[in-house]
Amino acid sequence: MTLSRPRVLQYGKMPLSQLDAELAQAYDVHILSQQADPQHFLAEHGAQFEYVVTSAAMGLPAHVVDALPNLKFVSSFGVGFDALDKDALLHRGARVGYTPGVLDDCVADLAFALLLDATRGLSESDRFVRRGNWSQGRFGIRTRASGKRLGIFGMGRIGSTVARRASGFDMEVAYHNRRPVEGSPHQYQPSLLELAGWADILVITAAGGEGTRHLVNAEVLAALGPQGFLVNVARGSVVDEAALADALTNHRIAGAGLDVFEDEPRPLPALLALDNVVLAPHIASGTHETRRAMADLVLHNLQQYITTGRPAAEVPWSAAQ
Ligand code: 8YV
Repeated sequence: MTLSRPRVLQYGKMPLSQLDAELAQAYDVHILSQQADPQHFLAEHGAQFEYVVTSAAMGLPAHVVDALPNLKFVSSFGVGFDALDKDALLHRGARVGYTPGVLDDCVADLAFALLLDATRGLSESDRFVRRGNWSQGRFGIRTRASGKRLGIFGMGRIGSTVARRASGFDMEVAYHNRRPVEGSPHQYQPSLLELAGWADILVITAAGGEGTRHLVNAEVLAALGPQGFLVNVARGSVVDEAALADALTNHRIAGAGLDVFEDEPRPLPALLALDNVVLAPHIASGTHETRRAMADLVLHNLQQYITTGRPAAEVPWSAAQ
């Protein structure tokens, strides 16, 4: 243990193993998930930590924040911060850095991959070839993606990157957000229900958390309709997954492409049996380039906070403190 290096509590292994090594090189890192008894470790050593590193997937629960009376800063790997306990962190007065901006392209790329796969039946056609079904007959015809109406729920950085991709597919774009985005060239739909009614394909890029929980429900899916497709690269919590499985099973929507689920890594079993849904294991930001950029920002935020008291990128409610 090198005493001169700042002590950091790492909540668990990071989504890029190089980052684990880089953190351990620069800081006196203690990984909570690797302690024999994490609760006991927190009770005994919690007061020694001013800095925590975690990820959007792992988050930071209130019981951990409560066990860190001197916590000052959390550097989180990811753009979503719905799994970090806001109330506990605000109560503690701890600031939170995250990694916006660097993953927009890869998340938008995956939204389009899922969109094309769901409409054209690409994953299903792969299964068809591998199973040897081709020699027995043709694969059915599917839905054209280009030229369709694309509804975007959540016109933030990722949503507008998806909209840019859509122009290459000659799509008409409309969106719904809490409020219209100033200067957006796209049509604003005043409600999610109206957006779903208008769209052929609805892409979710809205933030997760209580404010958006289950907003995509049976009614919204009914408005999307039997020819409509749903793509979710945001958070599973935005969609009522049971209602979605029901709509897919009963062909009340045509298909879906999902990278996120309500209870990861356990998609509803009903979804696994369906051919009209493409399932990805939360991989939207999972490229060498983007995960590297996210790791750099995790390191930069931590170093900036320690040296200047201000991270490079800070979650909005934390920055407002
Ligand atoms: C992360 C994500 O890769 O950034 C986010 O919010 O959901 C993903 O990009 C994943 O959560 C790992 O932390």
